[in-house]
Amino acid sequence: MASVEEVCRFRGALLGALVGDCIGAVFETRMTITVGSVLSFLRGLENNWKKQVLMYTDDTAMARSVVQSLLTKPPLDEKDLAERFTAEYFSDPDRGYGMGVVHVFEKLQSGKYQSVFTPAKEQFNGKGSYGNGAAMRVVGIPLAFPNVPDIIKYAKISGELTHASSLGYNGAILLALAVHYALQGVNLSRESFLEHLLSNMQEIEGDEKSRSDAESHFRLELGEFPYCNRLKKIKEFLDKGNVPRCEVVEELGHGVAAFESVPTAIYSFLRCMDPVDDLPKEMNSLQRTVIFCILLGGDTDTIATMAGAIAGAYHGEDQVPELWRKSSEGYKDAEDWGKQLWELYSSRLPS
Ligand code: R7I
Ligand code: MG
Ligand code: MG
Ligand code: MG
Repeated sequence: MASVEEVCRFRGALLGALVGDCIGAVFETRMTITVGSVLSFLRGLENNWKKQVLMYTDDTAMARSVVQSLLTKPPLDEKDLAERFTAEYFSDPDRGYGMGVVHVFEKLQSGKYQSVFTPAKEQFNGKGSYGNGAAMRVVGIPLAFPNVPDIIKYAKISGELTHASSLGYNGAILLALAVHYALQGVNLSRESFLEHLLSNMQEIEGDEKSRSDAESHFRLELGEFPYCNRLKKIKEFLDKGNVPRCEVVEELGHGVAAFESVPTAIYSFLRCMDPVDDLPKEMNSLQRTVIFCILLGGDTDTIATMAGAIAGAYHGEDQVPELWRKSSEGYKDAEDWGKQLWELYSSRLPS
């Protein structure tokens, strides 16, 4: 793969994540989201840009901290990352953070803790959070590390600073691996993309903590392997073809729990490789992916940012419309950091 094409995927992943968050956030609280309302909003950007910047939310604020920490304190310094999360939150607390995670930042700010991981372990009566906050910000990890064991290790550590439940950090691992495989582009078929993820997650969900966290949350009705089960459901949906959006929401979810949103983002990316019936034919796959996620409703900023990261890594930055990019707060940083992460990633490839 030529290096120009590679850089384009790294920038694509960060820009895809950014536009997913910025555009998705507009629809987060809306009761009804129709194709017409999303398209009309996007058309309105044309007359508006430079006047109205679309602000990013906590998803991007935290993803930015991860990227900056990876670039300045390699390979991954958990104390530096915890400090960045905390400083960012207190400098700008109104970015729409989860209700629980702010207590982690308060404890980290107080300085009264045993280790930087302790506050996260105390969340939700000691069970830890299963929110999608670890996954929504993880995109920098697969852009910094070229091999699967490192990605798993660092996605987990970066997640555990706020999400001690394996249901939370396993969602971050899954999303990080999806971005990793997406970087390979068309060299990997949709089928092998899913098979790789399933085989990685079977091992991850087979460990003792993952099994006991899953059991305590799901009892037995949904099985002990929430992510693997949903990856199988994704395959079933793709084989079926045009599954209605309401069925996607019913089976895969659109909520703030990681297991109700990470698989949904992966499905949306894969589904939108092909045209979608009620979306304009001239739209590219990345545009379809972001819009498809928003039309599912629920946690629109987060599902769109996660799917946008995967789609951007796969299709490259050329699929991020100029207008979307330039309407999004902080897009220049995404472009610069994409290049810097690519350099870091390349320096870690075996020579
Ligand atoms: O996961 P987190 O950072 O939130 C991310 C979401 C994204 O949608 C962002 O865009 C932002 O809007 O928030 O923050 P947490 O507070 O750790 O988790 C989010 C929510 O998940 C919590 O507020 C709870 O509603 C729910 N949750 C739980 N509920 C019950 N028991 C997470 N873990 C638990 C749990 O163990
Ligand atoms: Mg958000
Ligand atoms: Mg929110
Ligand atoms: Mg959200």
